[in-house]
Amino acid sequence: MRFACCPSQTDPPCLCEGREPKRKQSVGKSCLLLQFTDKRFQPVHDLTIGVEFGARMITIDGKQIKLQIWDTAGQESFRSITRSYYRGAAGALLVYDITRRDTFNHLTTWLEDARQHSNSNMVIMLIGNKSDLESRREVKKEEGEAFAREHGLIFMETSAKTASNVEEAFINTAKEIYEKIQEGVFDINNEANGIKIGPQHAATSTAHPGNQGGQQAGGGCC
Ligand SMILES: Nc1nc2c(ncn2[C@@H]2O[C@H](COP(=O)(O)OP(=O)(O)O)[C@@H](O)[C@H]2O)c(=O)[nH]1
Ligand SMILES: [Mg+2]
Repeated sequence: MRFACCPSQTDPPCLCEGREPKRKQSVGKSCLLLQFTDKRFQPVHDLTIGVEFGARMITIDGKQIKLQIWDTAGQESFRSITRSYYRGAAGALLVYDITRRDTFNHLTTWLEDARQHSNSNMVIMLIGNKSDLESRREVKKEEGEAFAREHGLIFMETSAKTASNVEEAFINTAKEIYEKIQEGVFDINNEANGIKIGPQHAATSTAHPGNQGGQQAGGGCC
């Protein structure tokens, strides 16, 4: 299964105090990915240039599933690159920072962009990140829940720092995709949907042509 981690920020690197190029704090996409793939928090990351990549195996319903995750850059100048990754993704994590209302205010733009440039079945999870910074919270949890309800998204608050809900965010998104596969919503023969059935599974499906979708995903790489 392929995921895209999309930002909810449009901050260009800004020149502060005249000299040092400094960027405004980002929402934590790269930290979330590192916490999920490596189970660690690295406070200082280089600015993501274009798109970076991470992968991890998970088990759903007794089936081994490989998640491939594309970590996209938030800067406007990279937006055309970001867009090209939506199309091949089965799921997307749309991330804002609960301590910065501006990142919440940009959600609609990013959501429109993601929907417009992805396949219509893409599962989108809304993430309010940095939940450990309760004292600096600018966006209430109820606001995130309401936005998600209004737009048909799944929602969670996470902390890439403490690892709170990070596993759940990625795995619940994968489960939702898996359920859609089982319901026959995704065309699993079209890799452009971000799903690829592994060889072991493909062999099983030949032996049991009556099986549908995700039931055949065992042992394979999605
Ligand atoms: N307190 C806290 N800081 C975080 C969290 N996630 C990321 N950060 C910090 O936010 C900044 C931006 O993180 P980064 O992952 O590079 O953001 P990206 O630009 O969205 O990929 C870094 O200074 C991180 O240390 C979090 O859950 N809690
Ligand atoms: Mg980044």
